[in-house]
Amino acid sequence: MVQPTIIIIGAGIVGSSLADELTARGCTDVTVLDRGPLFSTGGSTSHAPGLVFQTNPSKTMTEFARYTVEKFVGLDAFDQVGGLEVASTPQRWTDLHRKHGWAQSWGVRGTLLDPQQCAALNPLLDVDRIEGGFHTPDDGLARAVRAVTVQAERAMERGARFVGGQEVVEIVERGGRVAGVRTASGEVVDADIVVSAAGFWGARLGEQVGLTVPLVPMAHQYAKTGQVSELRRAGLTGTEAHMPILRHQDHDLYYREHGDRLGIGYYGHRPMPVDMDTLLTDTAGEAMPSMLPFTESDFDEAWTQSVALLPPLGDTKVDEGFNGIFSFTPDGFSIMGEHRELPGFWVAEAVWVTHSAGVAKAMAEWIVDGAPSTDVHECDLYRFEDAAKSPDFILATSSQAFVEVYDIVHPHQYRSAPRDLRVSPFHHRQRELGAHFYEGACWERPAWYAENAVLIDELSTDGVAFPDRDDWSGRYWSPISIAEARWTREHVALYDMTPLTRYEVAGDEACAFLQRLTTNNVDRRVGSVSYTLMLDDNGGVLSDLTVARLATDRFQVGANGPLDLDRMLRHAAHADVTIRDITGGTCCVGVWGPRARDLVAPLAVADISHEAFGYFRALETYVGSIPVTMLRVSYVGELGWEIYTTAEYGAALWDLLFDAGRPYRAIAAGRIAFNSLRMEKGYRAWGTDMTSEHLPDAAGVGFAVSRRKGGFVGKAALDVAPETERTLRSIVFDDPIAVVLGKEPVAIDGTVVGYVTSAGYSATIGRSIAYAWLPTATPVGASVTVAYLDRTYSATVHAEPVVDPDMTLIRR
Ligand code: FAD
Ligand code: THG
Repeated sequence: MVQPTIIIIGAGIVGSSLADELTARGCTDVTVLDRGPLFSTGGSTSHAPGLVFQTNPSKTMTEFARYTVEKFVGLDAFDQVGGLEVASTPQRWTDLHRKHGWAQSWGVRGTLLDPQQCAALNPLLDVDRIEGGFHTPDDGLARAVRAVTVQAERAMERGARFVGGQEVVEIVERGGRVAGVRTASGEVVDADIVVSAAGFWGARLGEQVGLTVPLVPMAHQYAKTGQVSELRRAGLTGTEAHMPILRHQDHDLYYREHGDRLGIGYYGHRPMPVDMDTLLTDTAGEAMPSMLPFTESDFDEAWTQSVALLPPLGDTKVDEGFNGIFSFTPDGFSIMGEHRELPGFWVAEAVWVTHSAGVAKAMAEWIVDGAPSTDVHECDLYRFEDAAKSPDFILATSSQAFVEVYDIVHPHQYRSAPRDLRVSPFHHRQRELGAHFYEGACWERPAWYAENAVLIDELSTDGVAFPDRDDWSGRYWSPISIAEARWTREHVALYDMTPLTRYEVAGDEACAFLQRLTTNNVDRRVGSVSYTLMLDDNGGVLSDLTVARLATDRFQVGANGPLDLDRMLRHAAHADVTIRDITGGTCCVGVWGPRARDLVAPLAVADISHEAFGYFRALETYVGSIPVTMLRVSYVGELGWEIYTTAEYGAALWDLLFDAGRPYRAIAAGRIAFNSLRMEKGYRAWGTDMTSEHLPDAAGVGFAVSRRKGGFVGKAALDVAPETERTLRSIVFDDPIAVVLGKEPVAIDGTVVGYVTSAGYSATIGRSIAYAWLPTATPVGASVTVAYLDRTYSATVHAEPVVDPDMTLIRR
């Protein structure tokens, strides 16, 4: 498609930014339709107060925000008054240190201030109420409607059209592709590509074409005070602001100036999901369908807390307010991507003003170049598990996301509801062993087992250390995990691998399909397992997979989640291959440790000696009477197998292995031990340690790219890729007490040069290990420092892997 005809539904901040980004890339046949009048359309953008705080735990969201600020500053649509977040509790003050760390990691300027310094920036503050603040001078206020207008004007100069008063009522399909839209007036407008940038209306539009867009329109309170005498003295009028935008997150509040009045936004009220049917009926014909009447009583606490923090407000009162609607999603991230079943239909929704231009740029790259240059997996339309696409789940989790918007959320905190949706066949046994469950991808997963507490004493006697943790890193954690990890290296342990996403890829063209889609040579003899990567068109790592060839035309693919299925299905469209998600119908126990062979051999029908069943081999066989697929693969880096069977045999398999393990003192071990062991072994976790922003070599997985095989997706980009400036490295902390949790900034000689991705305490060496993206030239042995909350730890760049570099443990 040389010059596609593109329709964008929605002329809010997202639609307008996208028109600008597309036309800037030479796609000038762009029409933007909006049901409302231009450019105050009545959508969320029309009345957004426009606060932009860039710093976010997500690197991607921070980069989206940074791009938005830079762009809007250039368009004279941004007041760079700075941002100030204050802490009124010790917990928040500690958390602001964590936030300062993210800012450093992602390259946002910011400083921690004492109360007096905060008051110097905002004289309304009661210094006695606060412990300190975090000041970010580059944050500020987007003039959202101006940003819409100037971007639209620029796009129109390049040939785009913007039409108001045009409601899209139908997405037109032809030949399995999008073909255009039908408007309320009955007119059909043809297009090769239709992008839904319809804000909170987007779920409705998606539904029409069989697409679940998991967002919930929610009302959020915004109020303005009357004149504040302190502000009047400053001589501001209209919408002017001079103080930094302010957040008081301990009470779910934020503030901006509107001349001599103060605007107050509140997230502390009950979640107010909006029913679209009712809304559309009630607001038919109204100019501002996204504004609902202010519910005063929901704001009482907001006002009390505001006057407490900002005493000069005592002279005034709430003058006006409204409950404004915008989108919330189950995980707080935006929703971006192309409908797989209706090519040409794209969505960019649940996007804050804060991230709008960054999201639009990534969308334009995706549409025009085939892949965005920023890692968007957190925002990908296809990231959701099946259960997570149910209306109940979407409503419950999005409401929770509203409640938590300003909460201090621990990186290992997991959903408290819905729970017990997906459980492995071993679940009852795990309960009996005192599993401490957490939720991931809707699965119940053991983090550790209370039953293993007894091992702590025994291992302590043998000299194993169990260092105490600080309150923060000690949450969602137990020293039992150290015992489980150590036990795995010394004896043998059973790990529930059921939640590992797996697919059966079969058919005459299955092999050719996987050869084309992934980087390693998978066309090897039956019984081979290959570690291989999926890349995007830029050569960035989209996933790492294990591919087991179980028959000439049948493969079992071990994957990282729903995005991998999406990727495969898109590429399978024209191939003679069937792809089946077998995760739910099967289960898996990982049996790993030096005694793994002793445990399994007596039960196995096959010869599982090293000579007969080598490393990275697969076999369909029996364990006892249970039909199994065994893969000699170990993410924990130990001798052993992943043993798969279908669900009905699961409980029997677990019991059989567990009983056979008694003489070898086999234990069940949990996810924290699992993670620490894989870090010792140098194995990367996709999505955390490496993403599409990284080339295989830089991420340390270049060995999974075959130099000899033919073409595969991403090869052309790899062939011309320059040396990367940063590589993923292992660092080992010097102090045995040091623990970090991920995303902390890493400095050399006092200058931040990179950031931590994941971390774990190594029971083998008695120190924490972390991965960090560091300048490529950093030598092994280099000293670095890592800022963790309000302290700094020293660490040393280590050769990889830290444990078992010679592969003697795993290949025996
Ligand atoms: P919208 O601006 O809603 O645009 C979507 C457009 O699509 C609308 O113009 C609508 O008319 C049009 N449309 C929908 N359906 C159709 C159809 N079928 N046919 C044709 N056109 C259609 N974000 C921040 O970053 N900072 C803040 O401080 C902030 N404060 C907020 C305060 C309030 C009270 C509210 C309500 C929101 C706030 N937000 C803030 C969120 C932000 O406003 C939104 O996330 C953002 O504006 C969404 O932009 P959008 O372009 O996706 O949606
Ligand atoms: N098991 C299976 N599939 C998986 C995972 C798994 N797919 C997703 C994810 N985990 C993939 N990650 C890895 C990372 C490393 C290894 C396996 C899966 C691994 N690497 C060997 C190494 O680096 O030494 C590869 C050696 C080789 O290529 O021969 O084992 O846990 N089924």
